[in-house]
Amino acid sequence: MNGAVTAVADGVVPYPAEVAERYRAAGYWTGQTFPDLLSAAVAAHGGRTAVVGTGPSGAQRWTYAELDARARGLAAGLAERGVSPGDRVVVWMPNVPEYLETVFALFRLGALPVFALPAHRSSEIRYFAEHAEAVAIVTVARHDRFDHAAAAAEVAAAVPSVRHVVVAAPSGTDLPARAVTLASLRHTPPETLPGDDVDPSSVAFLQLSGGTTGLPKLIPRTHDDYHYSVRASAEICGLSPDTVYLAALPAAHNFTMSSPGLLGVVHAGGTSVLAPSPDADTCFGLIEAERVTLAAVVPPLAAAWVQAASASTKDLSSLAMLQVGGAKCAAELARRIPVALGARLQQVFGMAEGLVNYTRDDDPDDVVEETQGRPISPDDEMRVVDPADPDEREVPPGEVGALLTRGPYTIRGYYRAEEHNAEAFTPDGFYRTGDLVRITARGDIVVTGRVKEQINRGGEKIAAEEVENHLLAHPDVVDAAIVGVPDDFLGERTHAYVIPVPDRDPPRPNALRRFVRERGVAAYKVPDTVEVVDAFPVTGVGKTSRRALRTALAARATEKAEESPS
Ligand code: OOB
Repeated sequence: MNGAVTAVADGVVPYPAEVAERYRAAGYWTGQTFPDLLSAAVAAHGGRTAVVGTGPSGAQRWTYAELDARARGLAAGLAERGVSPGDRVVVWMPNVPEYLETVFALFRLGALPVFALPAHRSSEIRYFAEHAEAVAIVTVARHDRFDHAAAAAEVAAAVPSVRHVVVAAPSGTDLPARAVTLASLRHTPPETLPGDDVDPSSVAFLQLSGGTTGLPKLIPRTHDDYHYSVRASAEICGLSPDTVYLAALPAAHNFTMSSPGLLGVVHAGGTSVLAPSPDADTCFGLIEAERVTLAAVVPPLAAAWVQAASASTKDLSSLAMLQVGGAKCAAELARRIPVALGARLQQVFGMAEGLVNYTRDDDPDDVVEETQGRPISPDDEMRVVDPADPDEREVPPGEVGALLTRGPYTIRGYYRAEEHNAEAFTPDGFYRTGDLVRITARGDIVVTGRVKEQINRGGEKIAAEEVENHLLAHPDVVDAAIVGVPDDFLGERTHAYVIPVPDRDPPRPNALRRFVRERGVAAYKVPDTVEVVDAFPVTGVGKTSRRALRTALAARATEKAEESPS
């Protein structure tokens, strides 16, 4: 019938059959899978360097043939342990070469990576493992002064589906009970592996959303749709075997993974350099040493790099392009990037749910500086609608409205989230991005704000409700509201209003921040500032609408921040 959305048993909303047919006929969906992506790179560029980085066992430099041999060996070992095609595996790793080995091993096996961020902590990892019924967690031992292996083992003990904890660590590392090293799983691979003939229309992995309500949603991306976005991104960004890409942001983020990112580099046969940290010192050293040509960062990092460049003695001359995305890049920063870094800027406005926009290499400077680009695909449909109109009618061309999108690499629903999907998607399959945009006469998108209840803290997304729920778990808190406050460096930071239980000593702001941190959440979600108040300091808004309350509180917090800048 007409493309109405139907949920299938395993929690994935499929593309309607006739739409899928159209995307195949148009040549977007080619039937290539992620195992094919690596096989093609091995066939064409087997001896070229695929990945450079420093892992738990020291500095590594692997060719495509070596990366594939490792991935196959690990796939065989995981299969022997009972990890099967279709199984979900939480990949919780920083930027180490073993990350790519693990992801391709899972692809070779037909198992589905669930991409956690290294900053996530037990509460998020536990939720991903439970929600996806993961059978394993692959992680590292210690990173960023945090024991990932111990936390993964705790999650495994609490979530019955999780049977294995695999740790990329040198042999002999003291590991928690039940955990094994990744190296101990590497086997001689068999001739064929189950992923070799995986269905291209099936889900390849689960990516994470920034979340607007409660915990982040899981995003099911198919081989067909993601391969298209990777391939087309590599082409738009002019990738070639000579590309040396610096992964400065977490490898698991959609930007780093596919815009064109690590997978785009594999498609082109180039080299990926994994930065252990995004700071200018580390990254400038890698740019000089590896002759990096392309890097991707969020605006606060771009600003920090611009700042650091004037004092740096490092040779950055190989860097041809710096991609900036994840949050709005101010035009002023955009103008300074080429001057300070000697690289062309590319703005990237994307989302893990699908749609990705790029400014193009031949765009005039003002377009590159002032817009967030245009979509990958001629079949990316965009509707800019009046956010206050229940019928979601389009605003006149050029005016600001809420962006809805549908297309050959945008999901039709979150994983196992029927109720939320009814809100996040229109009945005819458009994703409500929650972003406010206008589209210029030339067709370029300018992001002007958002309607969704999410705070964008320098590219890191925070769902107000998720953090409020953590504060509400405190015995001395009766109510809490999290709002975003403008911040010169991050774009936005978080401010929590907290109402304490009456007639008791009110909790201290720092104690509340510590409380949230100790509940095992990513550090970027811990409120930057906490204000304990008797009642929400706004009149005329009841608690009937959290949205109205948060809007009023955000306005107030912003006003106060502007009066007394910190
Ligand atoms: C990327 O993906 P997510 O899923 O972490 O976040 C998506 C949201 C967008 O809906 C928008 O609110 C915001 O992040 N955003 C931007 C932006 N890029 C993303 N807002 C303003 N200007 C931009 N350039 O952030 C992501 C995924 C793929 C490529 C790049 C970024």
